[in-house]
Amino acid sequence: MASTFKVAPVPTTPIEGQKTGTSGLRKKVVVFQQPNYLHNWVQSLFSSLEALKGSTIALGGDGRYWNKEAIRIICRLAAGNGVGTVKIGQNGILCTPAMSAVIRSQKLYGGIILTASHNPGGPTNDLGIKYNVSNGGPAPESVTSRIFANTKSISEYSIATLPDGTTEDDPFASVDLSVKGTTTFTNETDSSTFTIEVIDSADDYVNLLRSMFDFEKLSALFARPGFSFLFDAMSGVTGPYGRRIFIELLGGKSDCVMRGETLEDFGGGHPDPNLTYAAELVAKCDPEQNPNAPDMGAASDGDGDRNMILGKGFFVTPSDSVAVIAAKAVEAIPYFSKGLSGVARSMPTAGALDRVAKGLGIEMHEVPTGWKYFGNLMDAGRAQICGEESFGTGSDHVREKDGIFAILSWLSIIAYESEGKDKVVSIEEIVTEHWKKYGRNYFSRYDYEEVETDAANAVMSHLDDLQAKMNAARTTPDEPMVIDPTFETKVSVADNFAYVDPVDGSEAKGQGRRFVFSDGSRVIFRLSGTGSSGATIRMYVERYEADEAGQKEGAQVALKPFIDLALRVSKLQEFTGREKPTVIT
Ligand code: VG1
Ligand code: CO
Repeated sequence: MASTFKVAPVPTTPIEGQKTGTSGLRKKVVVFQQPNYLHNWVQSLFSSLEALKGSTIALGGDGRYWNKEAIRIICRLAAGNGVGTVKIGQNGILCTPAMSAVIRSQKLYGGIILTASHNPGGPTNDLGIKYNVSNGGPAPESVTSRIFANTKSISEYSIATLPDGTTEDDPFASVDLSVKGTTTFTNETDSSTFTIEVIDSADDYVNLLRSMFDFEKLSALFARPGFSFLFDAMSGVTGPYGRRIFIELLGGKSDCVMRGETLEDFGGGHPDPNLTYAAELVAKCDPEQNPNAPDMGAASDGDGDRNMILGKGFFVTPSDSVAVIAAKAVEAIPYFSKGLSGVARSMPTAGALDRVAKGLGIEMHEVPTGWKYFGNLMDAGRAQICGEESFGTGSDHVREKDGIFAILSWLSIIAYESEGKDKVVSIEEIVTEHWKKYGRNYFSRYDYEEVETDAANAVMSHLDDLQAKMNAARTTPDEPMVIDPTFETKVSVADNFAYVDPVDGSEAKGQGRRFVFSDGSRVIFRLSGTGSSGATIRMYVERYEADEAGQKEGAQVALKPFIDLALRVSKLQEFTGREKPTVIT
């Protein structure tokens, strides 16, 4: 076994379009497979990091197609750039929250995650790469913009080669990624060492979760005859984690994890836990279609950071989910027993959390879309629980959203609410009680996927014009604005959301056109930053209902006047030619 290597510079030229989106660089696998594509981005990343020499980084992904090949290339570039140790999840697997946990618990310099999250996988689908910094969270824009600048000027990359200088061959090919263990190689050029350590994909993460939740109480809930649970891993990375937690540790039945094998193409599906793409789970949880419907259903996405929570025939919107978790956290979840100082949500997320924050008398923050914006607030101790409407929920135990955390939180709430009662309290009861106390925020999101880029841009500039006109018609700064002559409710804010981070003062502009109505309802439009081709328009609609009698509608009915208005004034259908959205949540 060769235990030495050399480092060689390889000339390259910039490749266009390597800008990090909402959460990493996401492209079709065939794009990543182009000569030098991955090499250029990774070299640009390494070149942008100070103190990389001799550092330890983690590496892993969601098990999708081409993960392993990418891992081999990244190892060679890491060695070529003087990284000391790369810790790789066994078989190249690390779900996104586990990556965050590994970086934090082992105090690593950073980590590279290979995932395109909820985007489909396989040879003709997507791959993604994302860098996380030492707090365990996605790199902030200051880092990603440096990486992007480097991709535009790169002229060579440094890669580890065989001792004879052959650049095609992998000097670390002898390392078996399926076997835990440590292998050290020596750089013949300067006698430094490079170590590859294959680590357990779950240990740090599962230990962290065990320290946060009362697993005994949760096991007792699983053992109650009146409670059943079903978890859908959507053939993504969470299958093995789910089996370990829900079956081995909590005593769930052997069939309480569905689609639990991690498949390179996620079985051909969209590993996105929502009502459209997790339709099989939704049907299983519907007592009208399944007499043995479980009391709680849950799903997570390809890389394990998203979640969907279902009761028996009942869907919990992510905006409600984070609000309920925040409202019950201190009593129901040991990790939060010392209290909360603040919570945060992304701008398009419905305002249910705001009402809880107000009730608890704690700080409330509204950040742009993307988990990276929560990092500073968490580091500064100003937010412990955060959420996004896009099925993202998490807390400051890591710096990524965490699907299994959300599920364990809900199990804890059910266990807490059912303590001493002869019947297990249902998820529907918990949520409707919450609405009674705080009011209900009806919410829906319409996604128009793979729209022509020009058409999507035309919608956005049309909205800019509309907002400019509305603002210009004001005679005083607070005068209510008219969005449409036939629509009675007036608008109090029409802008493109801008955010100033209260911790480091960094600014993020142009984060979504929003129309805030005088009754608190909101309509928001933004372009997705996670797609790999064309453009995706997201339209978000929210309305608040304080009155219990008005809280029993379906969201589409309750929001209809605002949805119709939004489609009309945006001319979305006209510009894109799309009669219907691809996905409604
Ligand atoms: C989407 C969601 C956003 C989420 C991001 C990454 O971004 O809207 O809330 O943080 O995906 O989630 P966009 O730009 O497409 O709207 V994941 O599970 O891909 O890491
Ligand atoms: Co994800």
